[in-house]
Amino acid sequence: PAVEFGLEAPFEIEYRDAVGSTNDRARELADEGAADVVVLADEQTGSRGRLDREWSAPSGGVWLSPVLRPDLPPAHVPALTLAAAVATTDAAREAGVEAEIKWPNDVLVAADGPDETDRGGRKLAGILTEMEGEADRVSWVVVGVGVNANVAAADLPAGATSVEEEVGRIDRRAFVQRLLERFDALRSDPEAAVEAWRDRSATLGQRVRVETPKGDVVGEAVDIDFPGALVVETDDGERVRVHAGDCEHLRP
Ligand code: BT5
Repeated sequence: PAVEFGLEAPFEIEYRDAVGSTNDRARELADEGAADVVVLADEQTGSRGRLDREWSAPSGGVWLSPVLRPDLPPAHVPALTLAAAVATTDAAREAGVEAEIKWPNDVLVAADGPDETDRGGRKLAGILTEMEGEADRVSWVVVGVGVNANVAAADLPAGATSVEEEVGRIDRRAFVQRLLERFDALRSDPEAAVEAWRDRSATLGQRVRVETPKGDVVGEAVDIDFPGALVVETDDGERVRVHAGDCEHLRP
């Protein structure tokens, strides 16, 4: 059962010690008509990344999924994912971690060396947004945020890091409070979310390869466009807007 988490958050919190996936629980609540509720767990036993990839969520993390009912067309929902990435980055920075965002939604700790493993930085957090709705208006959106907070790197996959690993253990209540307050401020202002994302980007200015359903796009990441498309300038000077895909930072 959910217990009191003791937060002054701008959302109602349903806290659980362990859950399969906070996104799955949030979707259940969404189907029951909930809004502005955040499912928060210490541990997840069946959490998911994008494209049905596995997500490791051991005890000590910040695993949370807000249920939202925004007055938005589905095409604008990517801005909510960017808002969550910005909120996570700001909460991590406040905790002393030099976080930045890899398009579209990976929060990384800045790369700090020529080592291959530092290529693109170590992953601190990821976001999985799911939604349901009509063509012109969403019914609900769940923005699942997973942050490796008080977790040992040994309990995470290769290439991952945690707040604990970078700066030591933190007060997770304060971290969640900060993250949700920031997210709350940005969710009603998608344009501001895109601006804030631009300021925290690890991707802009980099040479990238983006794997998309229509094939790879290689070139320089030159901008992000509302509501979250990456603008890539390819080697023949063409500007391509990429809406979704996996992005790899390439060394020049
Ligand atoms: C993501 O997927 O980065 C989205 C992760 C979303 C997780 C949250 S936790 C709360 C909510 N409930 C859920 O069930 N999910 C959300 P993607 O970009 O596809 O990255 C997945 C890849 O990251 C995996 O294939 C691994 O390589 C790597 N990975 C898995 N667990 C990780 C972790 N804890 N930290 C860093 N990297 C991880």
